[in-house]
Amino acid sequence: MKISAPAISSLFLAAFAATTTRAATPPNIVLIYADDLGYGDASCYGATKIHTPNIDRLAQASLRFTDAHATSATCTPSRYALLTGDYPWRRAGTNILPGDARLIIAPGKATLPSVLRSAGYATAAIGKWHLGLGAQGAPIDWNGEIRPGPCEIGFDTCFLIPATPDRVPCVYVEDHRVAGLDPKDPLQIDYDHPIGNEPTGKDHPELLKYPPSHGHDDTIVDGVSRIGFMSGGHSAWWVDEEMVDVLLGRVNRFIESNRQRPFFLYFATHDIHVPHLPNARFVGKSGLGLRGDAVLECDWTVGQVLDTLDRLGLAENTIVVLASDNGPVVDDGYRDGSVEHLDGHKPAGPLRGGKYSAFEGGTRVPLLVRWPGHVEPGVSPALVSHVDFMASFAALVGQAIPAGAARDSRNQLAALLGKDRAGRDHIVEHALNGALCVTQGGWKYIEPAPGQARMPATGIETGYAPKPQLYDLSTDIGERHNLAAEHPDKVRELSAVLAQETAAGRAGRKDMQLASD
Ligand code: NG6
Ligand code: CA
Repeated sequence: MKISAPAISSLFLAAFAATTTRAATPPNIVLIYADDLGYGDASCYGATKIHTPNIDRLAQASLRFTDAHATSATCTPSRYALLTGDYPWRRAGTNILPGDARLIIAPGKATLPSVLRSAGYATAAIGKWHLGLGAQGAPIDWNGEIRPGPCEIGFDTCFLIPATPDRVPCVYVEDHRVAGLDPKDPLQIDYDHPIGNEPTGKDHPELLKYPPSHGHDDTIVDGVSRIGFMSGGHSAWWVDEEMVDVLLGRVNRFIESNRQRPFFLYFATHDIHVPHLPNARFVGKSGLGLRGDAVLECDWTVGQVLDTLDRLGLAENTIVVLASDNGPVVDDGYRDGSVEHLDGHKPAGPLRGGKYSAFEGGTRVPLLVRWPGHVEPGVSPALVSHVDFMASFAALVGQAIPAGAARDSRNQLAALLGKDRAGRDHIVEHALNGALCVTQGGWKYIEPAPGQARMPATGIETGYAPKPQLYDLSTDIGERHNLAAEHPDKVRELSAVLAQETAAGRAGRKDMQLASD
Protein backbone atom coordinates (compact mmCIF):
# COMPACT_ATOMS: atom_id res chain seq x y z
CA MET A 1 0.00 0.00 0.00
CA LYS A 2 1.09 3.58 -0.54
CA ILE A 3 1.21 6.14 2.21
CA SER A 4 1.52 9.74 1.18
CA ALA A 5 4.38 11.83 2.54
CA PRO A 6 2.22 14.24 4.60
CA ALA A 7 0.37 11.31 6.11
CA ILE A 8 3.67 9.78 7.12
CA SER A 9 5.00 12.83 8.83
CA SER A 10 1.78 13.44 10.73
CA LEU A 11 1.69 9.81 11.85
CA PHE A 12 5.32 10.01 12.81
CA LEU A 13 4.77 13.14 14.85
CA ALA A 14 1.58 11.81 16.39
CA ALA A 15 3.40 8.69 17.48
CA PHE A 16 6.00 10.66 19.35
CA ALA A 17 3.81 13.54 20.50
CA ALA A 18 2.45 11.54 23.41
CA THR A 19 5.40 12.60 25.46
CA THR A 20 7.08 15.96 25.37
CA THR A 21 9.71 15.31 27.99
CA ARG A 22 11.30 12.36 26.22
CA ALA A 23 13.58 12.92 23.26
CA ALA A 24 11.97 11.80 20.03
CA THR A 25 14.39 8.94 19.45
CA PRO A 26 12.72 6.18 17.50
CA PRO A 27 11.76 3.32 19.80
CA ASN A 28 13.43 -0.06 19.57
CA ILE A 29 11.10 -2.84 18.55
CA VAL A 30 11.40 -6.31 20.06
CA LEU A 31 8.98 -8.76 18.50
CA ILE A 32 8.89 -12.05 20.37
CA TYR A 33 7.18 -14.52 18.06
CA ALA A 34 6.37 -17.70 19.98
CA ASP A 35 5.69 -20.94 18.15
CA ASP A 36 2.31 -22.67 18.61
CA LEU A 37 1.52 -20.74 21.81
CA GLY A 38 -2.25 -20.94 22.22
CA TYR A 39 -4.83 -18.34 23.16
CA GLY A 40 -5.34 -20.15 26.47
CA ASP A 41 -1.72 -20.99 27.32
CA ALA A 42 -0.87 -17.97 29.48
CA SER A 43 -2.48 -17.12 32.78
CA CYS A 44 -3.12 -13.53 31.65
CA TYR A 45 -5.37 -15.11 28.99
CA GLY A 46 -7.25 -17.14 31.56
CA ALA A 47 -5.15 -20.28 32.00
CA THR A 48 -5.59 -21.62 35.52
CA LYS A 49 -3.69 -24.90 35.37
CA ILE A 50 -0.48 -23.18 34.37
CA HIS A 51 1.07 -20.03 35.74
CA THR A 52 3.10 -17.74 33.46
CA PRO A 53 4.45 -15.00 35.76
CA ASN A 54 6.71 -13.37 33.19
CA ILE A 55 4.16 -13.13 30.40
CA ASP A 56 1.75 -11.84 33.03
CA ARG A 57 4.30 -9.24 34.12
CA LEU A 58 4.55 -8.10 30.51
CA ALA A 59 0.75 -8.12 30.22
CA GLN A 60 0.42 -5.92 33.32
CA ALA A 61 2.27 -3.16 31.50
CA SER A 62 0.84 -3.89 28.03
CA LEU A 63 -2.22 -3.60 25.94
CA ARG A 64 -3.58 -7.13 25.80
CA PHE A 65 -5.52 -7.96 22.66
CA THR A 66 -8.41 -10.38 22.73
CA ASP A 67 -9.03 -10.58 18.97
CA ALA A 68 -5.57 -10.60 17.39
CA HIS A 69 -4.74 -13.07 14.65
CA ALA A 70 -1.87 -14.62 12.80
CA THR A 71 -2.89 -14.73 9.14
CA SER A 72 -2.68 -18.51 9.07
CA ALA A 73 -3.03 -21.55 11.25
CA THR A 74 0.52 -22.74 10.50
CA CYS A 75 4.00 -21.31 10.69
CA THR A 76 5.45 -20.63 7.25
CA PRO A 77 2.45 -18.71 5.89
CA SER A 78 2.01 -16.69 9.08
CA ARG A 79 5.67 -15.68 9.12
CA TYR A 80 5.60 -14.90 5.41
CA ALA A 81 2.70 -12.52 6.00
CA LEU A 82 4.26 -10.98 9.07
CA LEU A 83 7.50 -10.18 7.27
CA THR A 84 6.12 -9.22 3.84
CA GLY A 85 2.70 -7.71 4.51
CA ASP A 86 1.20 -9.98 1.84
CA TYR A 87 -1.40 -12.64 2.52
CA PRO A 88 0.38 -15.96 1.92
CA TRP A 89 -2.58 -17.70 0.30
CA ARG A 90 -2.25 -15.45 -2.73
CA ARG A 91 0.71 -17.42 -3.98
CA ALA A 92 1.71 -21.06 -4.16
CA GLY A 93 4.67 -22.38 -2.21
CA THR A 94 4.03 -20.57 1.07
CA ASN A 95 2.70 -23.53 3.03
CA ILE A 96 4.69 -25.45 5.68
CA LEU A 97 8.14 -25.85 4.14
CA PRO A 98 10.55 -28.76 4.36
CA GLY A 99 13.93 -27.98 5.89
CA ASP A 100 15.71 -27.94 2.53
CA ALA A 101 13.30 -25.46 0.90
CA ARG A 102 14.71 -22.37 -0.77
CA LEU A 103 13.98 -18.85 0.38
CA ILE A 104 10.40 -17.92 -0.55
CA ILE A 105 10.81 -14.16 -0.04
CA ALA A 106 12.51 -12.64 -3.06
CA PRO A 107 15.66 -10.68 -2.23
CA GLY A 108 14.99 -7.02 -2.84
CA LYS A 109 11.33 -7.26 -1.88
CA ALA A 110 10.40 -4.69 0.75
CA THR A 111 9.86 -6.38 4.10
CA LEU A 112 9.20 -5.39 7.69
CA PRO A 113 12.94 -5.52 8.52
CA SER A 114 13.97 -3.78 5.30
CA VAL A 115 11.72 -0.77 5.92
CA LEU A 116 12.98 -0.52 9.48
CA ARG A 117 16.55 -0.81 8.25
CA SER A 118 15.86 2.03 5.81
CA ALA A 119 14.78 4.05 8.83
CA GLY A 120 18.18 3.49 10.43
CA TYR A 121 17.36 0.47 12.57
CA ALA A 122 19.79 -2.35 13.26
CA THR A 123 17.85 -5.53 12.47
CA ALA A 124 18.24 -9.15 13.56
CA ALA A 125 16.38 -12.42 13.17
CA ILE A 126 17.10 -14.86 15.98
CA GLY A 127 15.36 -18.23 16.32
CA LYS A 128 13.02 -20.12 14.06
CA TRP A 129 13.08 -19.16 10.39
CA HIS A 130 11.07 -21.66 8.29
CA LEU A 131 10.94 -19.45 5.19
CA GLY A 132 13.60 -21.33 3.23
CA LEU A 133 17.26 -20.60 2.55
CA GLY A 134 19.22 -20.31 -0.68
CA ALA A 135 18.29 -19.42 -4.23
CA GLN A 136 15.32 -21.05 -5.93
CA GLY A 137 16.47 -23.74 -8.36
CA ALA A 138 19.99 -24.03 -6.94
CA PRO A 139 21.29 -26.64 -4.49
CA ILE A 140 21.88 -25.47 -0.92
CA ASP A 141 25.54 -25.68 0.07
CA TRP A 142 25.21 -26.50 3.76
CA ASN A 143 29.00 -26.61 4.01
CA GLY A 144 29.63 -23.28 2.33
CA GLU A 145 27.81 -20.01 1.84
CA ILE A 146 24.07 -20.26 2.32
CA ARG A 147 22.44 -17.34 0.59
CA PRO A 148 20.10 -15.66 0.05
CA GLY A 149 18.53 -15.75 3.49
CA PRO A 150 17.39 -13.26 6.12
CA CYS A 151 20.41 -11.02 5.45
CA GLU A 152 19.24 -10.56 1.86
CA ILE A 153 15.71 -9.53 2.79
CA GLY A 154 16.35 -6.86 5.39
CA PHE A 155 18.08 -8.36 8.41
CA ASP A 156 21.61 -7.20 9.22
CA THR A 157 22.32 -10.43 10.98
CA CYS A 158 20.68 -13.72 11.85
CA PHE A 159 21.08 -16.78 14.05
CA LEU A 160 18.61 -19.38 12.94
CA ILE A 161 16.87 -22.64 13.49
CA PRO A 162 16.63 -23.04 9.70
CA ALA A 163 13.19 -24.71 9.58
CA THR A 164 11.49 -26.15 12.67
CA PRO A 165 12.88 -27.90 15.75
CA ASP A 166 11.44 -31.21 14.51
CA ARG A 167 12.96 -30.99 11.01
CA VAL A 168 16.50 -31.40 9.78
CA PRO A 169 18.86 -29.62 9.52
CA CYS A 170 19.22 -29.61 13.31
CA VAL A 171 22.03 -27.07 13.27
CA TYR A 172 22.10 -23.30 13.69
CA VAL A 173 22.74 -21.03 10.74
CA GLU A 174 24.57 -17.81 11.57
CA ASP A 175 24.39 -15.21 8.82
CA HIS A 176 25.49 -17.28 5.81
CA ARG A 177 27.00 -20.36 7.43
CA VAL A 178 26.20 -23.33 9.60
CA ALA A 179 27.57 -22.39 13.02
CA GLY A 180 30.31 -24.58 14.47
CA LEU A 181 30.80 -26.79 11.42
CA ASP A 182 34.00 -28.80 11.04
CA PRO A 183 34.98 -28.79 7.34
CA LYS A 184 36.44 -32.28 7.74
CA ASP A 185 32.98 -33.64 8.60
CA PRO A 186 30.63 -32.26 5.95
CA LEU A 187 26.93 -31.94 6.68
CA GLN A 188 24.45 -33.68 4.39
CA ILE A 189 20.69 -33.19 4.32
CA ASP A 190 18.16 -35.29 2.45
CA TYR A 191 14.39 -35.36 2.58
CA ASP A 192 13.87 -38.34 0.30
CA HIS A 193 16.45 -40.94 1.24
CA PRO A 194 18.35 -41.98 4.34
CA ILE A 195 21.96 -40.85 4.13
CA GLY A 196 25.09 -41.80 6.01
CA ASN A 197 24.98 -44.15 8.96
CA GLU A 198 22.98 -42.14 11.43
CA PRO A 199 20.34 -44.17 13.23
CA THR A 200 16.70 -43.40 12.52
CA GLY A 201 13.72 -43.53 14.84
CA LYS A 202 12.12 -46.07 12.55
CA ASP A 203 14.97 -48.57 12.88
CA HIS A 204 16.20 -47.75 16.37
CA PRO A 205 13.28 -46.94 18.66
CA GLU A 206 15.39 -48.15 21.59
CA LEU A 207 17.57 -45.03 21.25
CA LEU A 208 14.69 -42.56 21.67
CA LYS A 209 13.77 -40.38 24.66
CA TYR A 210 10.17 -40.79 23.52
CA PRO A 211 8.62 -42.29 20.41
CA PRO A 212 7.04 -40.48 17.49
CA SER A 213 3.24 -40.66 17.21
CA HIS A 214 3.01 -39.83 13.52
CA GLY A 215 5.81 -39.18 11.04
CA HIS A 216 8.98 -37.90 12.74
CA ASP A 217 10.82 -41.23 12.52
CA ASP A 218 13.85 -40.25 10.47
CA THR A 219 17.32 -39.23 11.76
CA ILE A 220 17.73 -39.28 15.53
CA VAL A 221 19.14 -36.05 16.95
CA ASP A 222 19.56 -35.60 20.70
CA GLY A 223 17.56 -38.77 21.34
CA VAL A 224 14.55 -37.68 19.29
CA SER A 225 13.82 -38.68 15.71
CA ARG A 226 13.04 -35.87 13.27
CA ILE A 227 11.47 -35.23 9.89
CA GLY A 228 14.18 -35.74 7.26
CA PHE A 229 17.63 -37.23 7.14
CA MET A 230 20.87 -35.63 8.27
CA SER A 231 24.40 -36.95 8.32
CA GLY A 232 27.83 -35.53 9.15
CA GLY A 233 28.46 -32.07 10.56
CA HIS A 234 28.34 -33.50 14.06
CA SER A 235 30.14 -30.64 15.78
CA ALA A 236 27.31 -28.34 14.64
CA TRP A 237 24.34 -30.44 15.82
CA TRP A 238 22.24 -28.59 18.32
CA VAL A 239 21.22 -29.88 21.73
CA ASP A 240 17.56 -29.05 22.19
CA GLU A 241 17.75 -28.68 25.96
CA GLU A 242 20.39 -25.97 25.51
CA MET A 243 18.50 -24.09 22.82
CA VAL A 244 16.81 -21.65 25.17
CA ASP A 245 20.16 -20.47 26.54
CA VAL A 246 21.87 -20.42 23.15
CA LEU A 247 19.14 -18.25 21.63
CA LEU A 248 18.95 -15.94 24.64
CA GLY A 249 22.72 -15.50 24.51
CA ARG A 250 22.39 -14.24 20.94
CA VAL A 251 19.45 -12.03 21.86
CA ASN A 252 21.39 -10.42 24.69
CA ARG A 253 24.45 -9.94 22.54
CA PHE A 254 22.42 -8.22 19.81
CA ILE A 255 20.60 -5.93 22.23
CA GLU A 256 23.78 -5.04 24.10
CA SER A 257 25.75 -4.23 21.00
CA ASN A 258 22.95 -2.07 19.57
CA ARG A 259 21.92 -0.29 22.75
CA GLN A 260 23.03 3.07 21.37
CA ARG A 261 20.91 2.98 18.23
CA PRO A 262 17.39 1.96 17.30
CA PHE A 263 17.06 -1.75 16.70
CA PHE A 264 14.47 -4.23 15.54
CA LEU A 265 14.77 -7.71 16.97
CA TYR A 266 12.67 -10.51 15.53
CA PHE A 267 13.05 -13.16 18.21
CA ALA A 268 11.24 -16.29 17.04
CA THR A 269 11.37 -18.69 19.97
CA HIS A 270 11.61 -22.45 19.48
CA ASP A 271 9.08 -22.89 22.26
CA ILE A 272 6.59 -24.36 22.36
CA HIS A 273 6.87 -26.31 19.11
CA VAL A 274 7.61 -30.04 19.21
CA PRO A 275 9.83 -31.74 20.15
CA HIS A 276 9.20 -30.62 23.70
CA LEU A 277 12.70 -30.84 25.17
CA PRO A 278 12.92 -27.98 27.66
CA ASN A 279 16.00 -27.39 29.75
CA ALA A 280 16.24 -29.48 32.95
CA ARG A 281 15.44 -26.30 34.91
CA PHE A 282 11.85 -26.56 33.66
CA VAL A 283 11.29 -30.30 33.45
CA GLY A 284 8.53 -31.41 35.80
CA LYS A 285 7.85 -27.85 36.96
CA SER A 286 4.46 -27.29 35.32
CA GLY A 287 2.85 -30.52 36.45
CA LEU A 288 1.32 -30.66 32.95
CA GLY A 289 3.99 -32.72 31.23
CA LEU A 290 6.64 -31.60 28.78
CA ARG A 291 4.40 -29.26 26.80
CA GLY A 292 3.52 -27.40 29.98
CA ASP A 293 7.20 -27.29 30.91
CA ALA A 294 7.95 -25.81 27.47
CA VAL A 295 5.34 -23.10 28.16
CA LEU A 296 7.24 -22.31 31.38
CA GLU A 297 10.50 -22.15 29.42
CA CYS A 298 8.85 -19.78 26.94
CA ASP A 299 7.53 -17.68 29.81
CA TRP A 300 10.99 -17.53 31.42
CA THR A 301 12.46 -16.47 28.08
CA VAL A 302 10.08 -13.52 27.91
CA GLY A 303 11.14 -12.51 31.42
CA GLN A 304 14.81 -12.68 30.46
CA VAL A 305 14.28 -10.34 27.51
CA LEU A 306 12.46 -7.87 29.77
CA ASP A 307 15.29 -8.10 32.32
CA THR A 308 17.88 -7.36 29.64
CA LEU A 309 15.95 -4.28 28.54
CA ASP A 310 15.69 -3.15 32.18
CA ARG A 311 19.36 -3.78 32.88
CA LEU A 312 20.42 -1.72 29.88
CA GLY A 313 17.96 1.08 30.61
CA LEU A 314 16.15 0.43 27.34
CA ALA A 315 12.71 -0.58 28.57
CA GLU A 316 11.22 2.91 28.36
CA ASN A 317 12.07 3.40 24.72
CA THR A 318 11.38 -0.11 23.48
CA ILE A 319 8.16 -1.48 22.09
CA VAL A 320 7.82 -5.10 23.15
CA VAL A 321 5.39 -7.24 21.20
CA LEU A 322 4.56 -10.82 22.13
CA ALA A 323 2.59 -12.92 19.65
CA SER A 324 2.39 -16.46 18.29
CA ASP A 325 2.49 -17.80 14.73
CA ASN A 326 -0.54 -20.06 15.07
CA GLY A 327 -2.72 -21.79 17.61
CA PRO A 328 -1.87 -24.69 19.88
CA VAL A 329 -1.44 -28.44 19.40
CA VAL A 330 -0.59 -31.01 22.05
CA ASP A 331 0.48 -34.12 20.11
CA ASP A 332 2.14 -32.74 16.99
CA GLY A 333 4.13 -35.86 16.25
CA TYR A 334 5.50 -37.31 19.50
CA ARG A 335 4.14 -39.42 22.34
CA ASP A 336 5.88 -37.31 24.96
CA GLY A 337 3.21 -37.61 27.66
CA SER A 338 1.77 -34.14 27.14
CA VAL A 339 -1.70 -35.40 26.21
CA GLU A 340 -1.89 -37.56 29.33
CA HIS A 341 -0.71 -34.75 31.60
CA LEU A 342 -2.97 -31.95 30.32
CA ASP A 343 -5.04 -32.12 33.51
CA GLY A 344 -7.87 -30.13 31.99
CA HIS A 345 -5.64 -27.34 30.67
CA LYS A 346 -7.19 -25.84 27.53
CA PRO A 347 -4.38 -24.58 25.29
CA ALA A 348 -6.84 -22.71 23.04
CA GLY A 349 -8.87 -21.39 25.98
CA PRO A 350 -12.51 -20.94 25.01
CA LEU A 351 -11.77 -21.30 21.29
CA ARG A 352 -12.61 -24.27 19.11
CA GLY A 353 -9.90 -26.11 17.15
CA GLY A 354 -6.22 -25.30 17.28
CA LYS A 355 -3.17 -25.22 15.05
CA TYR A 356 -4.15 -26.06 11.44
CA SER A 357 -7.85 -25.19 11.98
CA ALA A 358 -10.25 -22.86 10.25
CA PHE A 359 -11.84 -22.43 13.67
CA GLU A 360 -10.62 -19.55 15.84
CA GLY A 361 -8.17 -21.80 17.67
CA GLY A 362 -6.09 -21.77 14.48
CA THR A 363 -5.21 -18.10 14.25
CA ARG A 364 -6.50 -16.19 17.28
CA VAL A 365 -3.44 -15.94 19.46
CA PRO A 366 -2.11 -13.89 22.37
CA LEU A 367 -0.90 -10.40 21.51
CA LEU A 368 0.69 -8.04 24.02
CA VAL A 369 2.06 -4.61 23.13
CA ARG A 370 4.10 -2.68 25.68
CA TRP A 371 5.47 0.81 25.14
CA PRO A 372 5.82 2.69 28.41
CA GLY A 373 4.33 6.17 28.26
CA HIS A 374 2.72 5.56 24.87
CA VAL A 375 0.54 2.51 25.24
CA GLU A 376 -1.83 2.56 28.16
CA PRO A 377 -1.99 -0.88 29.74
CA GLY A 378 -5.35 -2.59 29.50
CA VAL A 379 -7.38 -4.82 27.24
CA SER A 380 -8.29 -4.13 23.63
CA PRO A 381 -11.00 -5.91 21.66
CA ALA A 382 -9.66 -4.49 18.37
CA LEU A 383 -9.61 -6.87 15.41
CA VAL A 384 -5.92 -7.12 14.54
CA SER A 385 -3.94 -9.14 12.00
CA HIS A 386 -0.18 -9.68 12.00
CA VAL A 387 -0.20 -8.83 8.29
CA ASP A 388 -0.58 -5.20 9.40
CA PHE A 389 2.63 -5.06 11.43
CA MET A 390 4.63 -4.01 8.39
CA ALA A 391 2.52 -0.98 7.40
CA SER A 392 1.99 -0.04 11.03
CA PHE A 393 5.65 -0.07 12.01
CA ALA A 394 6.60 1.59 8.73
CA ALA A 395 4.21 4.40 9.66
CA LEU A 396 5.64 4.55 13.16
CA VAL A 397 9.14 5.22 11.85
CA GLY A 398 8.00 7.42 8.97
CA GLN A 399 8.98 5.08 6.15
CA ALA A 400 7.01 4.85 2.94
CA ILE A 401 6.36 1.37 1.62
CA PRO A 402 7.46 0.99 -2.00
CA ALA A 403 4.62 0.69 -4.50
CA GLY A 404 3.51 -2.89 -5.00
CA ALA A 405 4.91 -4.12 -1.67
CA ALA A 406 2.94 -5.17 1.42
CA ARG A 407 -0.30 -5.18 -0.53
CA ASP A 408 -2.42 -6.54 2.28
CA SER A 409 -0.82 -4.60 5.10
CA ARG A 410 -2.78 -1.67 6.52
CA ASN A 411 -1.57 0.94 8.92
CA GLN A 412 -3.20 -0.17 12.17
CA LEU A 413 -0.80 1.70 14.42
CA ALA A 414 -3.66 3.41 16.21
CA ALA A 415 -5.14 0.04 17.13
CA LEU A 416 -1.78 -1.40 18.16
CA LEU A 417 -1.10 1.60 20.39
CA GLY A 418 -4.59 1.53 21.89
CA LYS A 419 -5.90 4.72 20.32
CA ASP A 420 -8.46 2.82 18.28
CA ARG A 421 -10.47 0.01 19.82
CA ALA A 422 -12.03 -1.27 16.58
CA GLY A 423 -9.05 -2.21 14.41
CA ARG A 424 -9.59 -3.74 11.00
CA ASP A 425 -12.87 -3.77 9.13
CA HIS A 426 -12.35 -7.47 8.49
CA ILE A 427 -9.65 -10.11 8.48
CA VAL A 428 -9.07 -13.20 6.38
CA GLU A 429 -8.02 -16.35 8.24
CA HIS A 430 -6.28 -19.23 6.52
CA ALA A 431 -6.33 -22.91 7.51
CA LEU A 432 -3.90 -25.70 6.66
CA ASN A 433 -5.94 -27.04 3.75
CA GLY A 434 -6.13 -23.59 2.16
CA ALA A 435 -9.68 -22.89 3.37
CA LEU A 436 -10.31 -19.20 4.01
CA CYS A 437 -12.56 -17.48 6.53
CA VAL A 438 -13.66 -13.89 6.91
CA THR A 439 -14.40 -12.18 10.20
CA GLN A 440 -16.24 -8.88 10.12
CA GLY A 441 -18.40 -7.09 12.68
CA GLY A 442 -18.33 -10.03 15.07
CA TRP A 443 -19.47 -12.52 12.42
CA LYS A 444 -17.30 -15.24 11.00
CA TYR A 445 -17.77 -17.06 7.73
CA ILE A 446 -15.87 -20.26 6.90
CA GLU A 447 -16.02 -21.18 3.25
CA PRO A 448 -16.94 -24.75 2.28
CA ALA A 449 -13.78 -26.87 2.13
CA PRO A 450 -12.81 -30.50 1.67
CA GLY A 451 -11.13 -32.46 4.42
CA GLN A 452 -11.76 -34.38 7.58
CA ALA A 453 -13.60 -32.65 10.42
CA ARG A 454 -10.96 -33.90 12.85
CA MET A 455 -7.29 -34.57 12.11
CA PRO A 456 -6.76 -38.18 13.11
CA ALA A 457 -3.16 -37.72 14.25
CA THR A 458 -3.39 -34.51 16.27
CA GLY A 459 -7.03 -34.89 17.28
CA ILE A 460 -7.65 -31.28 16.28
CA GLU A 461 -11.03 -30.16 14.95
CA THR A 462 -10.34 -28.56 11.60
CA GLY A 463 -13.49 -26.58 10.90
CA TYR A 464 -13.53 -27.99 7.35
CA ALA A 465 -17.06 -28.69 6.18
CA PRO A 466 -18.73 -29.11 2.80
CA LYS A 467 -21.31 -26.44 3.64
CA PRO A 468 -20.81 -22.77 4.49
CA GLN A 469 -20.44 -22.00 8.16
CA LEU A 470 -21.42 -18.80 9.90
CA TYR A 471 -20.75 -18.02 13.55
CA ASP A 472 -21.73 -15.09 15.71
CA LEU A 473 -18.49 -14.68 17.61
CA SER A 474 -19.96 -12.01 19.85
CA THR A 475 -22.15 -14.62 21.54
CA ASP A 476 -20.50 -17.86 20.40
CA ILE A 477 -16.73 -17.52 20.60
CA GLY A 478 -16.51 -21.34 20.65
CA GLU A 479 -18.14 -21.60 17.19
CA ARG A 480 -20.72 -24.14 18.31
CA HIS A 481 -23.77 -22.92 16.40
CA ASN A 482 -23.61 -22.72 12.65
CA LEU A 483 -26.09 -19.96 11.76
CA ALA A 484 -25.60 -20.12 7.99
CA ALA A 485 -29.08 -21.47 7.33
CA GLU A 486 -30.69 -18.81 9.54
CA HIS A 487 -28.76 -15.88 8.10
CA PRO A 488 -28.31 -16.43 4.36
CA ASP A 489 -27.88 -12.67 3.84
CA LYS A 490 -24.93 -12.60 6.21
CA VAL A 491 -23.40 -15.57 4.41
CA ARG A 492 -23.79 -13.73 1.10
CA GLU A 493 -22.36 -10.55 2.57
CA LEU A 494 -19.26 -12.18 4.03
CA SER A 495 -18.64 -14.46 1.07
CA ALA A 496 -18.75 -11.33 -1.10
CA VAL A 497 -16.08 -9.76 1.12
CA LEU A 498 -13.99 -12.90 0.69
CA ALA A 499 -14.56 -12.91 -3.07
CA GLN A 500 -13.36 -9.32 -3.23
CA GLU A 501 -10.22 -10.20 -1.28
CA THR A 502 -9.41 -13.26 -3.38
CA ALA A 503 -10.07 -11.43 -6.65
CA ALA A 504 -6.66 -9.82 -6.18
CA GLY A 505 -5.01 -13.26 -6.32
CA ARG A 506 -5.36 -16.69 -4.79
CA ALA A 507 -3.24 -19.81 -5.18
CA GLY A 508 -5.03 -23.00 -6.14
CA ARG A 509 -6.04 -25.02 -3.12
CA LYS A 510 -3.85 -27.93 -4.20
CA ASP A 511 -0.82 -25.65 -4.08
CA MET A 512 -1.66 -24.75 -0.53
CA GLN A 513 -1.98 -28.32 0.62
CA LEU A 514 0.66 -30.47 2.22
CA ALA A 515 1.18 -33.97 0.93
CA SER A 516 1.87 -35.24 4.45
CA ASP A 517 -1.24 -33.78 5.99
C1 NG6 B 1 3.57 -30.76 10.04
C2 NG6 B 1 4.21 -31.74 11.01
C3 NG6 B 1 4.16 -31.13 12.40
C4 NG6 B 1 4.81 -29.77 12.42
C5 NG6 B 1 4.19 -28.89 11.35
C6 NG6 B 1 4.86 -27.56 11.23
C7 NG6 B 1 3.91 -34.09 10.33
C8 NG6 B 1 3.01 -35.28 10.31
N1 NG6 B 1 3.47 -33.01 10.98
O1 NG6 B 1 3.68 -31.25 8.74
O2 NG6 B 1 4.80 -31.97 13.32
O3 NG6 B 1 6.18 -29.89 12.19
O4 NG6 B 1 4.26 -29.52 10.10
O5 NG6 B 1 4.58 -26.77 12.30
O6 NG6 B 1 5.00 -34.14 9.78
S1 NG6 B 1 4.69 -25.22 12.13
O7 NG6 B 1 4.35 -24.64 13.41
O8 NG6 B 1 6.06 -24.96 11.76
O9 NG6 B 1 3.74 -24.84 11.09
CA1 CA C 1 3.95 -22.71 14.60
